[in-house]
Amino acid sequence: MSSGGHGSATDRRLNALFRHLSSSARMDPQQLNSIAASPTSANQNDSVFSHVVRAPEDPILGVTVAYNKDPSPLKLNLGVGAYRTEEGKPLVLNVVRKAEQQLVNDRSRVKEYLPIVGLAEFNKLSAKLILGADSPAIRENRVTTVQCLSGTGSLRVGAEFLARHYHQRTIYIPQPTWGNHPKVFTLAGLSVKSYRYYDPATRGLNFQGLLEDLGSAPAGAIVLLHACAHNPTGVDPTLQQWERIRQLMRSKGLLPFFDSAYQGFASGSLDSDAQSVRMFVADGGECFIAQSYAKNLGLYGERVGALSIVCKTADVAGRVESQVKLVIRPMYSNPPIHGASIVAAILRDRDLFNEWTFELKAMADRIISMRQKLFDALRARGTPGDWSHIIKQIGMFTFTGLNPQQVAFMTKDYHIYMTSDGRISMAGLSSKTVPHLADAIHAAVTLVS
Ligand code: PGU
Repeated sequence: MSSGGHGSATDRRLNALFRHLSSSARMDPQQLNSIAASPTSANQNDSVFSHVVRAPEDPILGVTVAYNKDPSPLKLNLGVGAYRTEEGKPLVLNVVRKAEQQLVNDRSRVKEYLPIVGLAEFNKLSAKLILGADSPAIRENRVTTVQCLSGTGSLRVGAEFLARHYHQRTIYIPQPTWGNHPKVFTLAGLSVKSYRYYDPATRGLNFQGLLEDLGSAPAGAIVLLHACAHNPTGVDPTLQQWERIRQLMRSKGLLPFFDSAYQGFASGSLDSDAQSVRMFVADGGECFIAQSYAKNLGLYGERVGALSIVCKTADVAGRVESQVKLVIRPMYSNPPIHGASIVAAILRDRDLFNEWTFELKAMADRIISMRQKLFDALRARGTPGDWSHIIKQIGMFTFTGLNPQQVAFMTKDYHIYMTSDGRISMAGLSSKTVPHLADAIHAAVTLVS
């Protein structure tokens, strides 16, 4: 604004506008328009935001942005981890449609605010789903569960609570991990370090490196663990390895923070995929668990998830919950009602629950069949390299080993979109598109180094 005192034309116009806004005096609309559209009102260079630089697109969600801009009929989006049918279409589970119909038909349902911690029944059933129906921790009332905005929101709320109330502010995350993890934890106020996880040479777990790094972490440090179907590598510890990790972590007082975004997607069984978490809860120790229903119920955009904090006693759990509420209230006040109501309707009803497990298994099986098809297609082409990791890896993704140059080549010449670390979402593939992908990989590894 001009600093030339009260006399300038700009000041007179702004003063008139200010007087109008701050008094009940009536100004005719024409007069108001001429003030607002004044040529001396800020031009582009005067913006108080003119210093703002354009941020890069998100490394995962930005892949979809680029994909959407590509007019090629051949284009294939293997970036985001979102399930597609054999026809390449997003899937709304039948069981979700049924639950939604029930909700719509129930005229007694209202749209009132939920409590800060969300829908009580949803919270109870979510804890049961991840910890097991017979979990002693639930029976002893020492688990607090709060509904959050999907997996990301659950991680963020848990991390903010830890930054405020836990004595150790360092969290160890696997190398590599989901790209959003470091940002979520840093912004919550934790300091992020990594532990060795993946060995590119064997395309498997670097178990020795993992044990060494966690072994030298400071006592009490927080450790992020992917409950199953590790993203992006598709490499999970065996049950024996989990047991070693548990012993080491408990002996050093490290605090486990499980990210469970793929329960049911690794093996097709909800219980098998929860074994790592249940092992840590069975020993009576404390832990955090962030659950997402984005993938296993296909509720991506509904943003349904839960944060469970397993404590030593019911008394501590109650006090912890009271503080988690203070994290949530100024952040988004309380969570949305629709998605959580869908989940509660499915989890509470035996028939709907059973139907869900069938649909979930069908999704997991389709992904596994895509692994075999892609592996066979590369073998048939004689593509150089050992591609057996495609069938060994678990969950939604294959960590191909393709480098960023090869990925860029595949995008440019074959219109195949994937993250630059070489991760492909197997759920985005279909029998029809496997040959195109295999051709692209073959060309990339033979032409681009
Ligand atoms: N944790 C892990 C390990 C994930 O892979 C994801 C989603 C989340 C948490 C968060 O999921 P919510 O949608 O908040 O429940 N990762 C997918 C989806 C795209 C994204 O990056 O958010 C992915 O493609 O990696």
